[in-house]
Amino acid sequence: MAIAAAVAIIGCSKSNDDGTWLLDGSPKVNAEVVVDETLDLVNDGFMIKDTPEGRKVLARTEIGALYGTYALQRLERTGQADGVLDIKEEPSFERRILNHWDNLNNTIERGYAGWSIWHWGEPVPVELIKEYARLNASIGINGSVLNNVNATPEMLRRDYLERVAEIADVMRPYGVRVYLSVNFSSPAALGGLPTSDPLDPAVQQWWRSKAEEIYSLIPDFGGFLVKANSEGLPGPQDFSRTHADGANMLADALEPYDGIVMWRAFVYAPNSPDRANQAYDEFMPLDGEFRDNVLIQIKNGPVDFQPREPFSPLFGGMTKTAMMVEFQITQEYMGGSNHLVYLSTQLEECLDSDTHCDNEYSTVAEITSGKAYPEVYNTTAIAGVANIGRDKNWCGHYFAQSSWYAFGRLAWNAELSSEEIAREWLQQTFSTEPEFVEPVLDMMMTSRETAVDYMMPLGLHHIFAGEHHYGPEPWYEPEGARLDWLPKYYHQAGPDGIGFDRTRSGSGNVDQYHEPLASMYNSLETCPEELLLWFHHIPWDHRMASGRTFWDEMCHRYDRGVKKVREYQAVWDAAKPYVDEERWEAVRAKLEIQESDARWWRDACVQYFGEFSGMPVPADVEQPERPLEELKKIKLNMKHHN
Ligand code: BDP
Repeated sequence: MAIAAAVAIIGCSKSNDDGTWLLDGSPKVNAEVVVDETLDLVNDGFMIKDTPEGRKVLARTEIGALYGTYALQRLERTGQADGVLDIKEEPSFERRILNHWDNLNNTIERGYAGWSIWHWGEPVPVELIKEYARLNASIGINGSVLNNVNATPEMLRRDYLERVAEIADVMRPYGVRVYLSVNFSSPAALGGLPTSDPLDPAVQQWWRSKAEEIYSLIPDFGGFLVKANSEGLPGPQDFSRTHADGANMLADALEPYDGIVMWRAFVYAPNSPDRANQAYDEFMPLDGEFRDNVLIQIKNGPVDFQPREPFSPLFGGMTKTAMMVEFQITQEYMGGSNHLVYLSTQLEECLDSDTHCDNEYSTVAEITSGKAYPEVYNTTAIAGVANIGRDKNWCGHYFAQSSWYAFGRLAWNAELSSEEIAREWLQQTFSTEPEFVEPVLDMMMTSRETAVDYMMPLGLHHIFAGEHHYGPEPWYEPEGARLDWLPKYYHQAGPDGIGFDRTRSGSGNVDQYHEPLASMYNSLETCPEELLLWFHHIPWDHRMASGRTFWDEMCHRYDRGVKKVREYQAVWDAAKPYVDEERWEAVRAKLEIQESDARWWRDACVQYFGEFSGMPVPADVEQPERPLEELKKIKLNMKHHN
């Protein structure tokens, strides 16, 4: 029977020295697996049922059967398979896609776990890619964009496409389709045409031929991801055309093969008075102008994957265009692969955000999963920027795997809670002992808030070191740099206070949100404290809910973050009996780095901002150890942090 073949393929030879959530290869389960095309299920959905003839996994497709088998295995491993099972699952999003920012020289932009797993220019690492695809299948991820959004035109060269086809062949049995990022100038740069103007017939023809070539090699190719007119990359605006002109031209080329275009909304011009306004300003006027095989891929927040941002107002804005969320799983702005930060709570916060758009379904998840405007959503999708590299444990930090895992689980079922995801991940990865699981779970669940505290509490954002986004440099200001790449553009600290005024008397960003959010964010009294400096410029002596001045509160938050990391160290020390020596020691060593980095952040920020507040670090907060001048001299050895 066909599914037996599919399940058998899952077996994998590599041993489990990578510490992943699945400790062995095949999903062997105690059930009969049935594929029946007549079942009432969406593609790749499944049922697990106890029937008089025994336990069954039922699905319409082989991949659905595979997902059901993994789901049952998960239940068995986490002690939830004992009662009578009657389960039906269908995915929240049709396309659950990892975005790899991998370059053809095998480096990875914002990657912290070694070289690219695709091994460009070397023989295809079949076993490694199988294992990667198997891990994805086990959590329902069904697409991979193989290359960096900062795409080189070379990606579409024939020899690379043949290579992509080989990768696609390896991943196909696991239901993982390949997609590619494309460079908008490819017709000129690779094809030798005089222009890449999307309205030029020769350019359109070039893309049509390219699509035909790709599909002749990869019949189930997913489509293109495009970063255009963003951070110096080419795009339709270079030819005075719109984003819609550009996206539609590519969409037309892919349409005969059911391919899609994921057109990114990550755009911002230098010198814009508020970068947070720009995606909305550029895309709202184009709402309804995109082909129905185009999705606008929007970062969760309006600026750039910061430890905390409000959701992007575009999600509540566009009603006639399909949208998808892009999350960052790689920890560009949260400690690379050194800090233990379980990102699921951040994803959940965004997906559950109520945009208050005029529809019964108004959260980001409901809108992007097509519930709110079903006639607009020809397909639905969600993307996560991968944290995967050639490191033995895939992600550089054993706990970073939990964010990859959580992305897959939430993409499959946006209603799951981060807590249940963390629990099942811990149980499958380390131990089912409650004495281990409960404290470590608590550490994971608070870890993102802790990182926010020691890096950028109370709505602060983008005060990173310019070169690497790892450590603090709120003072960073090289000569001639773009203003919107400087921390001071975002923190606006001065003797009168701190924070970016996005209220109606500032940049007006609050009005990109629906009521009651717009007024809630606009007013100092009702703006949530965790977003205060995102929306307001606050006087240093502003009174906070705690009764402290803003300055004292900020110092307390920084300090709280450091102390939390020390608590995590104690939790992990107590976890020693439950974890093998290698993984225990690896996590312990990373927590040591994290504690030291958290102090670095706190000491740098309270002293730097103290120069503006003119106020002392409160006496009940640990006093900075190293003077600011010394901290300013730290130049990171990125090798150590990679
Ligand atoms: C920023 C990254 C940069 C990416 C860019 C993007 O620093 O490396 O190319 O986002 O998403 O966060 O395009």
